[in-house]
Amino acid sequence: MRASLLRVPAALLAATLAAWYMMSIKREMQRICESNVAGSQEILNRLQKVQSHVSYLVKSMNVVDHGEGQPERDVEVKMEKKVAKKLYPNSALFRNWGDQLSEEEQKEAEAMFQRYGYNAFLSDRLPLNREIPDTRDKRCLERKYPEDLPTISVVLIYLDEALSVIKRAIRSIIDKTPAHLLKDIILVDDNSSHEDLKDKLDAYISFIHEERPGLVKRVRHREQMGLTQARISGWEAATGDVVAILDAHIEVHVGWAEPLLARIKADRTVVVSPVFDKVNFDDLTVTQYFSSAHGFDWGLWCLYEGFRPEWYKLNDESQPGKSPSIMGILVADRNFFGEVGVLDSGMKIYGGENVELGVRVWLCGGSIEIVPCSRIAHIERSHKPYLPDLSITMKRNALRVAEVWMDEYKHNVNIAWNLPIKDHGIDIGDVSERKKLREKLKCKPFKWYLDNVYPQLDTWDDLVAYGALVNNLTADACVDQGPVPGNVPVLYGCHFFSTQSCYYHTNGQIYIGGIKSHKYSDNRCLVDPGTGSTPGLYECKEAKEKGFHMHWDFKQGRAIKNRDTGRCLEIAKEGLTYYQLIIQKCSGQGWRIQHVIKDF
Ligand SMILES: *[C@@H]1O[C@H](CO)[C@@H](O)[C@H](O)[C@H]1NC(C)=O
Ligand SMILES: *[C@@H]1O[C@H](CO)[C@@H](O)[C@H](O)[C@H]1NC(C)=O
Ligand SMILES: [Mn+2]
Repeated sequence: MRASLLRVPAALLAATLAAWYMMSIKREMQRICESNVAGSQEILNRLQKVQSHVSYLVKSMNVVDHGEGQPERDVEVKMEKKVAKKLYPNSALFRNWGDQLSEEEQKEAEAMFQRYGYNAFLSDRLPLNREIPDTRDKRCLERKYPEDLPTISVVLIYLDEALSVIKRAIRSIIDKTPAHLLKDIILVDDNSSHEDLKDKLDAYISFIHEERPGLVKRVRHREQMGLTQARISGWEAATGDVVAILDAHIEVHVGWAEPLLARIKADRTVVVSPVFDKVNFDDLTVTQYFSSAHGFDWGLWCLYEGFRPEWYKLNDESQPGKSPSIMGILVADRNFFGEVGVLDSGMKIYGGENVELGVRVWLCGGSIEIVPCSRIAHIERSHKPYLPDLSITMKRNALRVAEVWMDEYKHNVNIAWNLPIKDHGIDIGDVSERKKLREKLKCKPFKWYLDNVYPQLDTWDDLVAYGALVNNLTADACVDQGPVPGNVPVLYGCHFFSTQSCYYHTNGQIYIGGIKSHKYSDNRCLVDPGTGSTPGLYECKEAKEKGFHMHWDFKQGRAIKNRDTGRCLEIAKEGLTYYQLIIQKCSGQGWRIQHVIKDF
């Protein structure tokens, strides 16, 4: 597709963007960083090799209900009726689910889906103690654990979660944790507004207390404090030897607690995470996830990461593996967690707090492990019903983590967010307490972490400039990676999303369309094909192997000139108003790149 839309106001531009374009931008904006991680689809696909997709047809459910008197039965009968008309053909909820629903049921289910981001309609109709497949490695079943394990407090954090989902989380924790180990369950409500989370949840707790007096405690926030503060308040209320901080849209698997508690009993400085299996947001079936470590990129978005080679050499999927970071769900010795600084209470709302914890624990005398024999089924919401754009707090929190912990590498966070190194203008709050904590605990330098814990992270040492690349003949058009898949960079109205992020490297390479944070990923390099006028964009490794002309001389405000061919990256008018990106004999055009790291 031709893409040189100049002089179009930003709003209009957004409306005219082609589908390929919106997709890449949307993907960028929707990345979220929590226990589920909608990181890169690529990575998820890589990890989803093992898929045990079990179908839960409501009518074939054969599980004893716990007698909470749910009025489900007539609905199940209704659901067997055939209905023809689909009211919401474009809703993600009905893509693979709900063919049997009447129009009225579809309306109700869709409304609940919009409200919660998952199929709360179906959740209300499944038994609280439903069976979920045992996704553990067989070797886990043979493990023996000491009798005298530490006790555990389970903290569930929620904001306007569906009542039946919270009840099912509680039910699973009670049913699947040995009674003598389960000290309490702490419900932290981050100022939910839904009425049913008041009296109806209280009624359920009273029902639980007939069986287990005083087991469930409630912490209610009268204003929304955000995930980090909510987690801290849950930890404060906990009394067990170990505290597990979980989302409320989970179900624990059988035997989930013992392997975690055994690890912490053996070493109280290990902060552990179970493996989360995915509960589909539509049919609520469970998909097994491969065990993997948790990492992050320089934007501090979390992602799944391979374990270190030593773990793979063990050839035993039931073994705990060290991990650079931890996603949303964490389990720690309650006192150790306090000594190491709990969580950074200066974090706002959401994002980055898990990376902060991971880095801090490693640098200040502890470590992080993923324990594959412990598994938790976690609903991956299709959308978050609140806070549509998380990137604002994510960015701020990430800069805060960088300032406290990342030493000479902290600017990589600015680069990842395409912010200037100096004067980014974002208020990160007061970090003096956290810096004091770092001193008090005598934590190691960040370089130690890069060398020893997360060597896969690329340190971007040889970048000299980054950001949008603009020709001096036009002010509002930026170099852009162009259609994907495809190998032709284009000129496009500037919007400054990552498809327009360019990077100039001391070795003369120019990356277009973002930069990868990990050494195992490749960037895409601008090349001069040698003939014709169309520039090319190829993975740098491929470009090098094929001998493409990929090194450029460039100084701020001057020409971008290929070192091999002597030709320049330039723009040329196409028709009366539009410019396009071409390669031709140098005619004296100049380019400016948005941010400079060092003079070049
Ligand atoms: C807390 O919830 C109440 C009741 O829903 C609402 O009126 C109030 O605005 C909320 N506070 C914050 C800070 O969100
Ligand atoms: C653009 O940059 C080139 C190279 O530095 C320079 O010679 C030219 O005068 C500039 N053109 C404009 C319109 O600024
Ligand atoms: Mn979650």
